[in-house]
Amino acid sequence: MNAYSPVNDDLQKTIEAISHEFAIAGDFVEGVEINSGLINSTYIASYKRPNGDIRRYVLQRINEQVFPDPLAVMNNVECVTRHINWKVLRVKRDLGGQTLNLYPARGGRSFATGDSGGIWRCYNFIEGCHTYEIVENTRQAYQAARAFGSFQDLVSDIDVEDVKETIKDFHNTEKRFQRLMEVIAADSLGRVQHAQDEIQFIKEREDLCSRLLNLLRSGDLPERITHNDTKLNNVMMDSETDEAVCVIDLDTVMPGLSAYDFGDLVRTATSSAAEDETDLSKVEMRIAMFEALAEGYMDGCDCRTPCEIEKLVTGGKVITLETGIRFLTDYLEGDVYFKTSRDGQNLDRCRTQL
Ligand code: GN1
Ligand code: MG
Repeated sequence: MNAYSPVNDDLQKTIEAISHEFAIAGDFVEGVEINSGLINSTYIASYKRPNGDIRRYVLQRINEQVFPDPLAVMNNVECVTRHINWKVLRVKRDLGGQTLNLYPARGGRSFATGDSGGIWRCYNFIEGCHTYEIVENTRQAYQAARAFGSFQDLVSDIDVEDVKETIKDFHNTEKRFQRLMEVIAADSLGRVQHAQDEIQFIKEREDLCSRLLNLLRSGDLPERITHNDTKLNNVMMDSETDEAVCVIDLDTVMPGLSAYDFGDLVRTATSSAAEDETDLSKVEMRIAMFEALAEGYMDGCDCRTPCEIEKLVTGGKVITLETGIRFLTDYLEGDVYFKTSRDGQNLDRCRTQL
């Protein structure tokens, strides 16, 4: 479920000031923070419209440490949201779900620059929905996977040239492994001693890191535009019907493999526990959820080749290992990438993946 928290006065002023940069009607009421998402800072601003209705907007500051070229991110998000809106209207003629829209900012841009720097954007808040951290039943798993499957279908005819690579080698699992080895060798914070078993576990599975990349290099797996961050909490589900309504978090939409997208769903939606659960006896891979994911992902899109379909399972293994590698790397480097709220959280996250 989404967790909101109050913000301090300074942040309240920042949210108010930045929201005034966008084409929002009415009077600012308040800002709160959304606590899910490990990268960007996300807030909700509510506005009272002239007729007295309260309307909410999502304001997000792009994390520039993670996305060194935030304007490239905005280029991609503009392209993808516009294309999806066009396709939903013109091709699918299905206005059932809701789509993400960027509100225009001063000067006709899709973003605003904050007083203290930073690139901000403003989306419509998808009302009546929430996200899950843990799937509760197979219906939810099916719905989430079908939404990401149809997302792939929706973006399948975007020109690859129009979408920039926002994080280089994002799902290059071999490079993620290499980087971990370098960080272990440097051991700059002396944390390696706390992660001996995890390091051993990962080293024993080095060959898995090349499994999909070999097929990409040989041309057996096609590169497509993919979402690349299909974790369960990046799909909004209708609070009453549990139907998937809208895929969010479009910052990593770029060329990739369908196995990555299915893989991150497997990683997050088959697990019976939170990503940072400390009691590993609670962490289980639920095969019934896996089956529902496979069904939903296949129903969402029929554009995949036989080899792609066959390698979806490999995607689950590769992306889960890769994410474990990334959490461990960040733990050893001093928690500089993923947001943390307690010591050792990235090591705990690594352990649930492994
Ligand atoms: C990040 O932003 P968020 O929380 O949806 C990360 C993903 C990881 C995920 C792990 C740009 O996703 O790659 O799989 O955390 N996004 C980026 O929970 O690195
Ligand atoms: Mg997210």
